[in-house]
Amino acid sequence: MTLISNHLPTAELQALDAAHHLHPFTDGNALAAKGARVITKASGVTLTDSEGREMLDAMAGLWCVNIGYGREELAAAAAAQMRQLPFYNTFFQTTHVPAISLAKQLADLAPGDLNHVFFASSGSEANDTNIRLVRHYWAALGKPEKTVIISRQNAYHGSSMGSGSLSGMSAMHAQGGLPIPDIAHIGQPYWYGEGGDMDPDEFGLMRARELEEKIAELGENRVAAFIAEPIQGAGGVIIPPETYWPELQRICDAHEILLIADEVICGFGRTGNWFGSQSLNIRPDIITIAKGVTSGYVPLGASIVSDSIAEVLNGAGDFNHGYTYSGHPVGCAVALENLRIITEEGILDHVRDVAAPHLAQRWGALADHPMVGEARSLGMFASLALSPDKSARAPFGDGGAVAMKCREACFNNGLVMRAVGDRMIISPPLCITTAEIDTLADRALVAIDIAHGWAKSEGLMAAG
Ligand code: PXG
Repeated sequence: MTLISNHLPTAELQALDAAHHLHPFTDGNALAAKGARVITKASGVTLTDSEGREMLDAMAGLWCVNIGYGREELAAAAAAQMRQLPFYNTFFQTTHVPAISLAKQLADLAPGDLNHVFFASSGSEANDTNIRLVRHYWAALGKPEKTVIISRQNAYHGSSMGSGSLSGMSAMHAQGGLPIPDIAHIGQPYWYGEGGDMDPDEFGLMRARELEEKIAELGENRVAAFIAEPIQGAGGVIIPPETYWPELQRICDAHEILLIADEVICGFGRTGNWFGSQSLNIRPDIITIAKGVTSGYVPLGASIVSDSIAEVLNGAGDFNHGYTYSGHPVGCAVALENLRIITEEGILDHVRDVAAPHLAQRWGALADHPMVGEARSLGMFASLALSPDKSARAPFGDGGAVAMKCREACFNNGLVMRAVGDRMIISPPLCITTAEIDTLADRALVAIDIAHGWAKSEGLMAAG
């Protein structure tokens, strides 16, 4: 069976899309003028569009298709669960086997004593759960004034009112009345862009200590939690200096606040361990998961909390929170099958021993390009910074136009790579082979060359 054998011509699909479909984070008129790219099928690491063009998907969908596209086992798990029990809720003192099994499996995989799972359907929902949960937790302990959650500028934690408030993106806060009360932000550990003359380690310490300063400013009695991605994804794949997380951990330990690690992107193998917290030696009290837990095949998110948090919650009466699809049986069944595949196929070993070292070598070599200021990777995350004057780590200051040119050149050359400001970022499926990594790096270099040619012709490169 071909997936869509006789769809309408691309132009008609694009016109219908423009007429009826409002896209996330998109300028609707600009998209309508251009026509959306129509993806029709995918297999392994390769997407096919409505014109039959193939592209290597170096973004794993949206940081989520960890085991790659087209795995029949996940389709079969979903179909079998739909036949057995397509839906039942987990409210009103009820449960079902897929939710029980996945909660147990996640408790086994999660670091430390994070043994208790509150299900949602997305990362945004799970982070909204976290906001309510940590405030309820402190109230139950007789400290209702501990309500402030500290996050970071340029963090991404979702797009709902709560999770969008945790996100530290000014363009999001400019619309729709965000942030909600009692959310604070500190600086990000982005040495390349913001470190100036400091060395990276010194800068990492400085940015971590902003947490301690913010706690002092607000009063420890007011602060409920600190939330951070182990490695910022949507913010530009920002790999923090080595001093950063140990110092944050020290500060969280020294003060009475909870540490929430948002593992929505880092989780399920991207850093070479089940969780980014394990790769970066972080001891969170709560982790947020979504995306890779099902390899994106169906929506599922969750908050996983420690024994001591669960004990307080369970002893505090009703927690007045939940979603229709909390613990959706089909989502849980697909997640269980996905986790089985990651385990039995040794995907974490593949990342650690094969894919990540090869990516590091091929991606790192892009730093030799005259327009690339840095090119770094960790696990199956990588980013590079485009610069008109790499010795000065100078930004283009063009609103990301060169990076958008590069992104366009990638699409035209069979590669999906994302642009964030001056940065080009990737997070390919974890199952990617070394030959596919070679193709990825070759195509990325072609695109950087094309963008470089354009930047020169526009007079955007520094003289000399
Ligand atoms: N936390 C993190 C760390 C994320 O990356 C969310 C929470 C929210 O998850 P949901 O499932 O509600 O989308 C995310 C999502 C991008 C991009 O442009 C990144 C995400 C979502 C959409 C776009 O890189 N990350």
